[in-house]
Amino acid sequence: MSWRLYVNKGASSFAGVSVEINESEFVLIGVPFDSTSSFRSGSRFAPSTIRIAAQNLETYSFRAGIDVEELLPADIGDVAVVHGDALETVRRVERTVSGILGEGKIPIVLGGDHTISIGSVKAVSQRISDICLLVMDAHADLRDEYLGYKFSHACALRRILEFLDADSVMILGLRAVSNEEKNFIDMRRINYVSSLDIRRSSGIRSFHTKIKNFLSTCSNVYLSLDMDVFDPSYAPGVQTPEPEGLTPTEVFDVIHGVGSMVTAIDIVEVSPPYDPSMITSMLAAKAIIEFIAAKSSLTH
Ligand SMILES: [Mn+2]
Repeated sequence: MSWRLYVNKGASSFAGVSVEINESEFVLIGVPFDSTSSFRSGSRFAPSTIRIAAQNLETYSFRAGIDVEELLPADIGDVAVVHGDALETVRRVERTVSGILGEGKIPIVLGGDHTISIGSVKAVSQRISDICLLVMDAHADLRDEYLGYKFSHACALRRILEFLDADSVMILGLRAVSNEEKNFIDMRRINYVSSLDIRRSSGIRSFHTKIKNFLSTCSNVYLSLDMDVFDPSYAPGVQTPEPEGLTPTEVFDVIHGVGSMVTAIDIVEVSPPYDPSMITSMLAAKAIIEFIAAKSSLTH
């Protein structure tokens, strides 16, 4: 299969299980790329660390009331990234994710920098109609360029908005923007709920109502989970930590709330060199298990 041209089978697999592509609804792919990281780079190590972390978690979800042990993804390995060449890496991610979708599978993409989402969202937007993008991120990633570069994790959503309507995007847990980004958000009327909104004025119930109203305009969801949406006390091992974030309970409740509509997911920005206790990788692995449970549960 030509789309597998850029896929390298790794030494380990998610949760240590070996599942063939025809045996699961989900296909997991790693993208060990962190060349555009501006601070605590190291997310090139995240796919392999999250795979190992998953091996040490139970697979029963109390939210969904099901065990996902038999539903774990086929882990086909990592995209052969080109360090220092974000554009070519994004192109390879796009081709790989498009191939996974072509097999009728749900891609679970493990970054890597948030830059890699440009490729996977593009593939999904071309293959699946009526798609909304839900980004859980402390940052807006809406700079036109960062340090003279347009393909940067600080510009990921800005590049995505060059092929996706601003109406079909919502950012959750936002709390760190530049003046340029805030002006862009206001000008393009990008939907967002800040972490302060969730904590204070509108509260958690109104938070879920806002997501529900937003999603009433689409039938499919791409969920992009930047691990820095969590509070750094839960997820210290990320490339750019930002105080005052969300709790695991809040994030997993969102994953379960929207899970049945999700046709692709990415989990990005974990930086294992800054995560000596492995708790951030454990949290990322748990998010994947909860996503599989949410998507597979008959109650949704
Ligand atoms: Mn971020």
